[in-house]
Amino acid sequence: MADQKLVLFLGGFLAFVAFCAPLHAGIPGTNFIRGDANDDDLVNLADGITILNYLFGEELVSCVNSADVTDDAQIDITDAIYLFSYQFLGGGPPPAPFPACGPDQTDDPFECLQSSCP
Ligand SMILES: [Ca+2]
Ligand SMILES: [Ca+2]
Repeated sequence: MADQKLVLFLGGFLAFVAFCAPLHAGIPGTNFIRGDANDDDLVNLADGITILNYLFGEELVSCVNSADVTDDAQIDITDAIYLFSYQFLGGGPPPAPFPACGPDQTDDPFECLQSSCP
């Protein structure tokens, strides 16, 4: 009897993990705009601030891919600096998908759970 309960528990646990895994990995092919960290369809000063707030644990980002402005599979201060440089100092634009919505062109561990892009 105890073995059956254990098997049922483990079966339920594995089903739960299988259900949650795709959520954790994000939705494959979710479109987003690189740099639009606050997901308002615009890339501006507020996005750099959102990235900094995310780095300091002050704000969540629904599509972490969008905060990886440099597309190097890391979210760090370089992403905010890159975005500020593009906006105010004539630096190069973020890699695709930018400035329009699109899927991620590179393989990375980031999630894009929600995006305003179609
Ligand atoms: Ca934005
Ligand atoms: Ca980056």
